[in-house]
Amino acid sequence: MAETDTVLYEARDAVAVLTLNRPDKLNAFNDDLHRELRRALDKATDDTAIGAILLTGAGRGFCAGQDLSARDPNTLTSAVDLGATLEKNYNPLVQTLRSLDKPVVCAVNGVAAGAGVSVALACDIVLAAMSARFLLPFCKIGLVPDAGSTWIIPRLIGEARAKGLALTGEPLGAEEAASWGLIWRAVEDADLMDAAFAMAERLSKGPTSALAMTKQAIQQSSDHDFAQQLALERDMQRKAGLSGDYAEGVRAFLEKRPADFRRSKKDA
Ligand code: LHQ
Repeated sequence: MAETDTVLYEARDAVAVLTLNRPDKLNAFNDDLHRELRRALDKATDDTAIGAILLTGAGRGFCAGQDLSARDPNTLTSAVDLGATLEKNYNPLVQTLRSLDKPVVCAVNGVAAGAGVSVALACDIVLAAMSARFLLPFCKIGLVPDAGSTWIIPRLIGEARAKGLALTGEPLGAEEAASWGLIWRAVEDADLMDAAFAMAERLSKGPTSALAMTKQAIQQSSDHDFAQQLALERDMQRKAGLSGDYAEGVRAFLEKRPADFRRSKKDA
């Protein structure tokens, strides 16, 4: 395992496992963590042997959002521009996760709070341990939800539930999060990493380009009318239909065997 300080990077088969690694702070973000996560995501993106990314946290938490210990008003000599922090770090991070052309699985191993929720929900498939909770505690510190959470959360669970979470800061358990449609699935704590890795491994063996277009099509749908979405699907399908993965998929179906998309990539 190649170890950096605040993010661990491990290539396991075709899956890059990225672990936020500030467990004493429940993996709260500081500048180092942002920088190393950016670097790790770039590395996984550039490595053609990697087909999927799995993001998780070390210790008992997934991510407690922004590290507030460096923001103590008693010791700060001048106000910090939080908009600039978002612009520099969080906004590019969630944009990267959503635009990445490899699937990103998130294993929420414990509490996700504040921007930690945004980071988890910017991933494509989110699994959470039964004991994990999601909270938007911004209202407790006089801030507004950020890093895309006011965009994505109402789209996933509707305005009533989004407002309930954001205006109260109350924790939402993993099972309820799954039943509300905030995440894909809640699994037993002991099974989380195996289940998340199995999901990432499965996706890593999939038709990468088709999966990337599928993710984009679904993400763009809420900004499109029906006709625009039909046009987008047509264009994407045109491209997919010319791919080696499609040829392999159809061949495998006709030969009554599982498709081997790694083979079609080698042939490409
Ligand atoms: C922490 C943190 C933390 C430092 C736990 N920082 N140490 C973006 C852009 C710019 C600026 C502002 O914000 C944003 C977005 C944001 O994310 S703002 C929201 C920031 N996050 C929070 O407000 C969450 C603060 N944390 C909590 O409310 C609790 O820690 C939760 C509910 C997450 C977990 O509670 P517990 O399970 O009871 O754990 P704990 O509170 O005992 O925390 C364990 C340790 O982690 C503790 O340190 P200690 O030395 O006492 O053991 C905490 O101080 C530390 N920690 N979150 N965000």
